[in-house]
Amino acid sequence: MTDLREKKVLVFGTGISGIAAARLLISMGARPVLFDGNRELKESEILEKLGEGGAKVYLGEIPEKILEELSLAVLSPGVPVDLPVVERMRAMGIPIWGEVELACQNSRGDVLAVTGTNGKTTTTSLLGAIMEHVNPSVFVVGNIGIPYTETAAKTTDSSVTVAEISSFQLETIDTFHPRVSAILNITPDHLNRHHTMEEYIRVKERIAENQTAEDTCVLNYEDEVLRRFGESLSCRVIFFSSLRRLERGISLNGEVIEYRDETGCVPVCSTKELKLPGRHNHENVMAAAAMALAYGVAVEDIRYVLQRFTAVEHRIEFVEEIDGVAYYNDSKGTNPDAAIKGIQAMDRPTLLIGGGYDKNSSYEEWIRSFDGKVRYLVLIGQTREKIAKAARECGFHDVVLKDTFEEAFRFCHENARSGDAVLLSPACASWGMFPNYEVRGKIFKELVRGLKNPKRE
Ligand code: UMA
Repeated sequence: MTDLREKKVLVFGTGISGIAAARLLISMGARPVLFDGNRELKESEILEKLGEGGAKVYLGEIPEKILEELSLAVLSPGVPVDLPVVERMRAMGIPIWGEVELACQNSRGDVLAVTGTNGKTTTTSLLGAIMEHVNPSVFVVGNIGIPYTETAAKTTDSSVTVAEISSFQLETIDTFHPRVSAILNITPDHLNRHHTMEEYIRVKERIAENQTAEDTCVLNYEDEVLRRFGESLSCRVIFFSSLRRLERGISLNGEVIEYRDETGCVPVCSTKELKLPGRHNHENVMAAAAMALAYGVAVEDIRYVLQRFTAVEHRIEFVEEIDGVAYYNDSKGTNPDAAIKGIQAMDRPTLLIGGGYDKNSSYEEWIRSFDGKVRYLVLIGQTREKIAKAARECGFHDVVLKDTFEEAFRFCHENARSGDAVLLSPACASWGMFPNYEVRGKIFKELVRGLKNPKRE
């Protein structure tokens, strides 16, 4: 545990991560100062969220005098590490941590951590479910939506924390040391934050930087960058592959997921028994199973959970079939690669809702993956013109631009025919139109359910 008693600590950002960090700091006897760049926020609402203990709140700007008094700064994941004020603090010698570093330095027990561009949430949830099946003290935290700092103080020496860790969160780690880590895949995402693909890869690979020979890192053999990375690691590496049978690692032998190492071959389960559809989900299953095996969980316990686990909310989530039209919520398809998985999972003509916040992505590969399935691409948000242009350049012309989410939904409802699917899989973040992808997905589901129970005018 770090001794921060009576120390002044800046908590940068007052979203769920910042509030949980401030609460943990208060419980440790520190004196947090809350800062948020958004001057439109209300101090009273922030203090209400914070609850007991209270703290000084600064909005818009932070006085230089306060910076001089700080012992530590804790950044929320959404705060870029190269902001001028962060550079200033760094130059002043103030340690810059994030949610993960503050939490791991103040929690007990083991950590199993998952990162990657796509599949993190499903893999983390699945691994969490496996661990909950065998251990009474499990916390599933991180980018999945529960700040790690919220549960840190509840952990014991026998607890297991299963953490979904984003690249934003890895930028500010120092001693974070998972017993088992996984990098599922790395494809372009968040390039506006990390600037280059090289930097994004470097940040993702930091998940294993404190791992030693006793630890394990699970990696995707089919990702060339990760395959090379695995060869450079000093901890134990378990590769997974959904495309070939591996001599060592976890992979598919026909329909059977099997784990092979120097001692022999263990069948884990058949893909036929899984409730999660698609090859990308087989990869998530393999990664979670490999992590659990590396942590010593019996294969029977892993199999028991795998056979029962169903899809995660907002990830190619089937909502309803109404008048022969199947509605799917893939709001978590927040980048082109994730959205490719969304459209690939459809087996009917599809009306696809896309567009949103611009993360500097390119959309051509997504559009090329439509494979004749998309009847209309209905676009909204900041990226709609950019995506429409990319679609034209790829020879896809059934594009409709709408001003609001509701109008896009209405267009799909009015134009869908029995046997079609309506898929929300935007390839973009929700920011700018919604606070997060969860709200976007929930509103989509409300609109779908509203079709069954139309409101009277
Ligand atoms: N803020 C500033 N200055 C900035 C940026 C943000 O003051 O330059 C302030 C905002 O005004 C706002 C607050 O910071 O008041 C928001 O902080 P935040 O963006 O870190 O959001 P939180 O609500 O605290 O949620 C964060 C993660 N958000 C992001 O990474 C953007 C959540 O991941 C995470 O679940 C939560 O902490 C708990 O760990 C969400 C996410 O979108 C799901 N993640 C990205 C993704 O999955 O693609 C990485």
